[in-house]
Amino acid sequence: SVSLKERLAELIPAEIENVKAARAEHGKKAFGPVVVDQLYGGMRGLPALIWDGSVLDAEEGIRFRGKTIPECQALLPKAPGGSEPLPEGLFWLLVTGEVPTQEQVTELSKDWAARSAIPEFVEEILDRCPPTLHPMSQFSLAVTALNHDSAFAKAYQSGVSKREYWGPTFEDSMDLIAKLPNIAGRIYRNVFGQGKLPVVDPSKDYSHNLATLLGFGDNNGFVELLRLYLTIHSDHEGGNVSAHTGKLVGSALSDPFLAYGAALNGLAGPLHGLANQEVLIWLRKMQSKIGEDASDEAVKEYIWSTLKGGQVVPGYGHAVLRKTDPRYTAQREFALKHLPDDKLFKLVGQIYNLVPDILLEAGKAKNPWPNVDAHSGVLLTYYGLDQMQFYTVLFGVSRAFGVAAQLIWDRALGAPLERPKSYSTAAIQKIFKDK
Ligand code: NMX
Ligand code: MLT
Repeated sequence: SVSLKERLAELIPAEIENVKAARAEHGKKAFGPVVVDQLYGGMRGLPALIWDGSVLDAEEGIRFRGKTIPECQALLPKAPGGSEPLPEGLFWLLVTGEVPTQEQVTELSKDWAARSAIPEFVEEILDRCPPTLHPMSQFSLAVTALNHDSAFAKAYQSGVSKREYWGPTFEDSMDLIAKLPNIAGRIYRNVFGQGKLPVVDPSKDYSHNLATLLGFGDNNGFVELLRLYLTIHSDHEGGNVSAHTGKLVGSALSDPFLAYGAALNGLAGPLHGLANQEVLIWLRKMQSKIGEDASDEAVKEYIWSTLKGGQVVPGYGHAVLRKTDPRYTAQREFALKHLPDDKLFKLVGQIYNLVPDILLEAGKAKNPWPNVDAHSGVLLTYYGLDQMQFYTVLFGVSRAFGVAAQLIWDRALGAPLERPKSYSTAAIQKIFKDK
C-alpha cells in the first residue's frame, strides 16, 4: 500500500505478539545493578525506556531502525534532481522499519501538504506574540494550542477503546508534522520581518515547502540542506530530553500536541537543542574578539577563556556519545561539497582540530568530540538564514518525526503510564546505613 496508515495497521498485530514474546523470554532478566550515583547523576546509562525508531551507540552514533546515516543517505528516496534523502522517507522508516518506495514517499508529501494549514486562532496567537518572545516559546505555544482539534482527545472523550488508541494518535501525529512548517514559517516571518507567508504547494516535498515558507524556496542548495537537516535531527533514541519528555507526557494519554509541546520546551534548553543557537553566538563573539582569520593560538586562548569563565564549549560533549557525532560528519561532508571556502565553515574546522585536546586537558568532559549542534548553524548561515534564535525551531520541526513515530507505537502497544520511583537523600542514607 502507498498509505502509511494501512501499512501500520498490517504491522501492529505482529508487533504486539513480538513484544509479548520478548517479555515472556526476557521480562525477568536484569540489566545489571543500579548504583546510587545514577540517581544523582542524571540517570546516565540507566536502561529505562523502550524506543523503537533508533538506538544510539556511544562509539558509532545513531542508527535509524538499524541503519546508519550514510546508509539512509544511500537508501532513502530523493527528490527529482536531489541527492539528499527526503525526511518523508525517514519518517516511514522510523514508523515501519521499512525503506519506503518513491510512491510511498510522494504520498506522504501530498498528505502532509493537505494537512498543513493551521487554525486561524493559532495564527492569531502567533501574530500577537511580541517579537522579543523567543521563537521556541512561540513554537511550543502554537503546538500546544493545536490540541484544540486533537482527534485523540476527542476520541478519548467519546469513550474509544484502548485497542483503538493508535488510530487517532496517528492522525494527530500526521497533523502535527504537517502543520509545523506553517507554524515555523509564521514565527520566522513575524519575528524577523520577512514578508508575507506563501501557501504550501502539494506538488512539492515537505522540505521544499518549509524552505518556501521561510522565504528560501528558490534556493536549491538550501532545500537540499533542509532535507538532510530534517533527516538527521529527527531521532536520537529515547533518553534525550525532548524525546523522553514527549514519551513521558504522552504516557498520561495527553495527545500528541500536548506531548510534543512539552518536548519542545525541553529542546529549548541550552544543554540540549538550543546549543545550535549558542554555537553561532559563540562563534560570532569569537570572530568579533579575535578577527575572522585568527591564528590557532588566538582561537585556543578564546576556548580556554570560555572554560575559565565557567561556561561550556557549545556543540561539544555528549551524554552518551564518546566519538564525533556522525550527524556532525554528515554536515561537514555537505559543507565540503557545497561551501568548502566559507570562512565560518573553516573556523568550525579549525575549532574541531583544537577543542578536543583542550577539553581533554581541562579533564572534565567525558566526551571531547563535537555533536550535531557544532555544525548546523554554519550551514544555515551560509544560505542566508543567519538569525540564530531561530535555529532550534528547525531542530524542533525535525524531532517531531522521531517523537511522533514512538507515540504511535506506544499507543498501539498499550504502553503504560510512566512513573519511576524517586528517593530523598534521607531515604538513601537510611536504606544504606549499615550496608
Ligand atoms: N564544555 C565544557 N565543559 C563540558 C563540556 C563542554 N562542551 N561538556 C561537558 N563538560 C563538563 C560538564 O559541564 C561537567 O562539568 P561539572 O562536573 O562541573 O558539572 C563535566 O564536564 C562532566 O560532564 P559529562 O559527563 O561529560 O557531560 P554530561 O553527560 O553531564 O552532559 C552535555 C552532556 C551535552 C550537556 C555537555 O557535554 C555539554 O554541556 N555540552 C555543551 C552543550 C551542548 O553542546 N549541548 C548539545 C547536546 C546535543 N543536543 O543537541 O542536545
Ligand atoms: C539529541 O539529538 O537529542 C542530542 O544529541 C542529545 C541526546 O541524545 O542526549
